[in-house]
Amino acid sequence: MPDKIKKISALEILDSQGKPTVQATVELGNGLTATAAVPSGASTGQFEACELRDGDQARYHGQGVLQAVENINGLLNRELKGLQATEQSKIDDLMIELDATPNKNRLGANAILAVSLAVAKAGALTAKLPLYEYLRHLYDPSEKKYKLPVPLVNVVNGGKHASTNLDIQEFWIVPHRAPTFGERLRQASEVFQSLGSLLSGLGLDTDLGNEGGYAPNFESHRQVLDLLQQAVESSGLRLGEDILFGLDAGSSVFYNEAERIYKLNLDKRRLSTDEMIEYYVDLMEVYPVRFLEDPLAEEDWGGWQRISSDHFVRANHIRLIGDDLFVTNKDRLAKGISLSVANTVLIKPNQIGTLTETLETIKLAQANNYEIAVSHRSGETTDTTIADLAIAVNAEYIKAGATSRGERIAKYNRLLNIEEQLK
Ligand code: 2PG
Ligand code: MG
Repeated sequence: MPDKIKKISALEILDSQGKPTVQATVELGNGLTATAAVPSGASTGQFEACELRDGDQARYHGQGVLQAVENINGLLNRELKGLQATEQSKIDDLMIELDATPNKNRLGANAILAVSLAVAKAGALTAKLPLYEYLRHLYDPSEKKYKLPVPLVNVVNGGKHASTNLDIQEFWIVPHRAPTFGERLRQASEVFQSLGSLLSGLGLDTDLGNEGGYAPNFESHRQVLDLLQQAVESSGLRLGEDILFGLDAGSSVFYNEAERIYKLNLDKRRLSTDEMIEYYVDLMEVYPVRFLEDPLAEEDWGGWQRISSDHFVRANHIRLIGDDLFVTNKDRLAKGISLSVANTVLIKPNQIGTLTETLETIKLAQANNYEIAVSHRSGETTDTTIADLAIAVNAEYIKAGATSRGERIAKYNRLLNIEEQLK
């Protein structure tokens, strides 16, 4: 058959932080080729699948990925050659079997995911379908309607994503109301530009953090929200109506497990879980913060249960998003479902390592009425697969950073193109 896999090869390339990452290329018997590159996180959850790094201090300070590349060029090329590119789950299952570890420690989730995504792209070429439509076929061919996601636009970068004094990792503006993706993106971009002018008017730094947001030092976390409020208003948009706010606290980073304390250095606060929840309540009373990602740490299940109570969620109209909490892992999500924790799942394919497992996690989430936010990583490439994935599964949200930096814009521009195609 001409669409059989003829060769799989890999290359060590760089991500947006200048760190090595894995790119894989699948070549088919019919001459078609498809390439995919994987991203990499800075604030990684402790339960994520293994990102294989060489540890050879003589290259890239130990961050090289030549072993992962070799795993593709050698074992995976040998074992997958001759299979049909459209046999996605068979190929993913085989890679899981070849790896034979719970966390993909042997071959590396970076190696496995690069191949998994390149195979999907090759499958789409074979089927002569746009990637989002092909992924829809893999996911749920009975669903015919498409919807464009609302972007959770990270305009101020803190935590591990920038050299600022912000403990909270991400401050989002959410243009949830505009009828088209193009309009949502325009609103976000206008607020982002207004924010830049405001910051420079105050003499604050407007250099960009890892995800394209501004990242100066601030007086407090509240100051950021005050400035966001001004930026929304000076863009002629209505706060709380056109634009909502959201935070990815990335709280596992500032949680001290031994003391069970959340440490907000900027605000000079040391908070218990319940006090941390109160901290969010105080913010939500003043600002339209309607999205909280990882408000509590990845193993603070008791706290997550309290913040996820029906009463709390309804009173605050809040989407609670699990990232480090679930790590796109079906088993962690199943635990969350059984404990009635969170109501939205962040989806990052490289947290789990294959497309098939990613789709399974999304299916479990949707079957249990969780909403879906498909997400980039802080270290990205110009690969735009997550945009197609969001469309394929009718994700409610996409997280792809600020409206700046090429690797972020690539995802937004892909969504603009898909929206145009779907007209
Ligand atoms: C997050 C992500 C992406 P990182 O915490 O949600 O914004 O960051 O890729 O560094 O884990
Ligand atoms: Mg996060």
